Amino acid sequence: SIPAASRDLWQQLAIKEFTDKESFQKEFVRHVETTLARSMYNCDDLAAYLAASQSIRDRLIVAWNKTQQKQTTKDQKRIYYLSLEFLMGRAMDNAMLNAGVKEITKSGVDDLGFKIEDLLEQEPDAALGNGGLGRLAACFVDSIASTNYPGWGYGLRYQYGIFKQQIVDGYQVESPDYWLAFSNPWEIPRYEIAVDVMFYGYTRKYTNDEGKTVSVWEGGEQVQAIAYDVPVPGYDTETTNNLRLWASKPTREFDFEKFNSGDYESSVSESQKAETISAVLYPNDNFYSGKELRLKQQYFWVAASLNDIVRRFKKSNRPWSDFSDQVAIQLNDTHPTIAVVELQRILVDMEGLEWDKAWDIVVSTFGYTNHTVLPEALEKWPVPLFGNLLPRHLEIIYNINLFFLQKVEKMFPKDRDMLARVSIIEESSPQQVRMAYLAIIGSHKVNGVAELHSDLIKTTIFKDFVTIYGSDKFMNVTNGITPRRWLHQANPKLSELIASKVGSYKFLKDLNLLKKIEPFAKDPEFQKKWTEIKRFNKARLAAHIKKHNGIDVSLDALFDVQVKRIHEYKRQQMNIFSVIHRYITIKAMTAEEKKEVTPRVCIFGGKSAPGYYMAKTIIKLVNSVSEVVNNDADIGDLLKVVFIADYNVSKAEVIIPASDISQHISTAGTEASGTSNMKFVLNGGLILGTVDGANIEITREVGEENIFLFGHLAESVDDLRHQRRFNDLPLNPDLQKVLDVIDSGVFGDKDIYGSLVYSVTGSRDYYLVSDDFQSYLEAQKLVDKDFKDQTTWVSRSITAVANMGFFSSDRAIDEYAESIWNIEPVAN
Ligand code: OX2
Repeated sequence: SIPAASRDLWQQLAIKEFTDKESFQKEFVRHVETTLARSMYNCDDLAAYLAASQSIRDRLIVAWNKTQQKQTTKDQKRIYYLSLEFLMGRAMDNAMLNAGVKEITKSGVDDLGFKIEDLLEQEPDAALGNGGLGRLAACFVDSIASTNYPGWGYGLRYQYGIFKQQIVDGYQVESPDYWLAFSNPWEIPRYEIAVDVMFYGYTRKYTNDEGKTVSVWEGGEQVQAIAYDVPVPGYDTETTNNLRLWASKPTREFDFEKFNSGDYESSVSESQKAETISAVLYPNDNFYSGKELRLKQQYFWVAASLNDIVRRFKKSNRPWSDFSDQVAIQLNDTHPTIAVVELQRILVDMEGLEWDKAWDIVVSTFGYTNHTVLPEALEKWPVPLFGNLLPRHLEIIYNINLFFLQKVEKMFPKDRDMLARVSIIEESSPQQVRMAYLAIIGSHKVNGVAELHSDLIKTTIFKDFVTIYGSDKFMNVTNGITPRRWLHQANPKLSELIASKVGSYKFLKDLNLLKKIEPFAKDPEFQKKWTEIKRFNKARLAAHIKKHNGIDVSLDALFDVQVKRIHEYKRQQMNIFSVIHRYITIKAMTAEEKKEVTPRVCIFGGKSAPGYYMAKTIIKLVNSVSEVVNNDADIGDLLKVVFIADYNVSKAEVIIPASDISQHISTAGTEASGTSNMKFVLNGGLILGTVDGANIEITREVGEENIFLFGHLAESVDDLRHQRRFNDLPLNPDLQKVLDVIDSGVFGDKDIYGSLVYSVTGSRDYYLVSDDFQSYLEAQKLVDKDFKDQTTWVSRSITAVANMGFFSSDRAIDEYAESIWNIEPVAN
């Protein structure tokens, strides 16, 4: 620490944040000329983006330092959000808006010969996530900062984010996303914060000086975790929180011996092995694939994060019994569940606490969020694999399970089946560790992410645990989205129009203020501006489509969008089948009939997991249909089909504000919540959707008349599946027609689509495409009809937006803070 005599000087020298255009420009030029070692003669857009980012980044660091100091002094309880995915997207625009320096920066770079829009385009997305789960984590850290809660995110610093998707001959082709190629101005490497993490080895029991039998974990491989800090600026507040991402490096001892003995090659390959741990994000969404490297990632990240959290706690010199008064840890799905075991290991093995005392601390510290009921997404690690990588953790799990089952046996003395059903260890061959059960047993609260989903987990996959613990342990926190990125940043014109009626931009922090635009829903002047903005956004997307797909789309057409990961349960196959149905219907029309058709642009986007054959086939079909329909002279502007390649956060920011209708059409009971549904409505698009996930709550908020719902309800899904399994049910006739067209080879060799067609036929139709097809087509018809009456349509759009306040992630975070984390905001 600095001697008292020098502190005054330090204080005088404290960095001043830029406050006007001139001071920004000085910083900018300084970064061009020194940080980047360039000059005005070789400063391209990339260099200008880097220099502008570094200038803004410096500002964030100043605010970050102040926040960390303040939070340390106040010494309040903190929330640590553990997520294997943070789908942050781009940082620069968000940082400017949150810090309130966009105008300064814009005109600052303008004077110097650059366009801010061009600079923003230089930034690669931080795409450290697959889909909704990772983007939710990104919205949550934004909200935690914006609402001044003391909280950190902990994740992995993947060198490769989600793969880039190209479309070649209609097929998805993946290439690596090396997002760090040109350095990343938004991270601060903390080489001094390094944690050793161990794998493999064995455990040994011995008797310590006090005569107690204790276990130690010895031997095995060691790697180092290095911290990289990403500042997370809150909106309209100085609070700038931290997202700490860990990268793996070989430990110094790691290769020294081999290197020393002249075995250079294997010393290098060993060190490369260490770096592999954080190298790449697993590209599966809602799917578990039990790879050892994935478990290594999970433990590596959890061990480093807990080490950090415990170290910070120990600095306060409080007793361990205070731990959960200072620390809340949220498990974003089961991916970090090993943290439950790791904390118990630290407390018992390293800190010498009694098992029961330690376990009380563990349970009161953790909360677990479940995001899916899909069986193929639930993590279950084979015991042999687990025990080999983490031998001591497996022992601890056996103990946790033993004590838990003893408790259950006391409660239900004669129920043997119950014990087998709720055991953390599944008695299969090989045995498996059920991570969700471990997460429930190790947490004080378990939550689902929308009302229906939270009800479903209580009555299906976690039913027995409700019997055991009572229903208070289980709750709902409906997901939310940050209005800063998903309204203000993505749709600045709409945000401005709303502000003109609300009276300020305060709605960006108190989204319920949107209500104030409801009285203008039928106001012709307001409607006109509303429509112009939608058209502007449609033109922006049309330009993107023209540039990347070479397709001309009419701005008068209804823009119908389905963008999300490609998955059978999300039913993009049903959407493209209905497009084919539309195509054959139009083709059979007379010229007179065609005049009545509402022109449509059907826009698809999304990545398939690389090994997901059926999803890849759906992408191929969409592209083949696009090829045929767009080049059919009979069709013209009445129907266009577009597949936007490489859907990601920054593309979402362009696509979402341009939609008239977006589709959220999962089989009822399969989509836990969905979050893009909220983004689309917030931007004035209406939903065509099933009675699933957050669609239900959106309907309640915006009113039934402002959403197009169809399809069977979740409660009938089991029955319908049962009927399908045991009866040879006929296909829906319209669907049959569509499948016949595919079979006829119009969209290329029918064999390509054989398995896709088969998957919706008879007893195979697990996602009930055939059962919902009729009501889907009817809902589509209603959309076509209603779109013709633009005055009513626009008033529905305004009314819907006015009632979206509930879906702010600030509200979701307040609920977590109050009912799970028990934390308070830090006063400014
Ligand atoms: C997703 C869910 O599929 C989606 O419905 C939800 O909105 C999102 O998480 C955020 O809660 N992997 N991704 C998800 O769940 C899992 C598992």
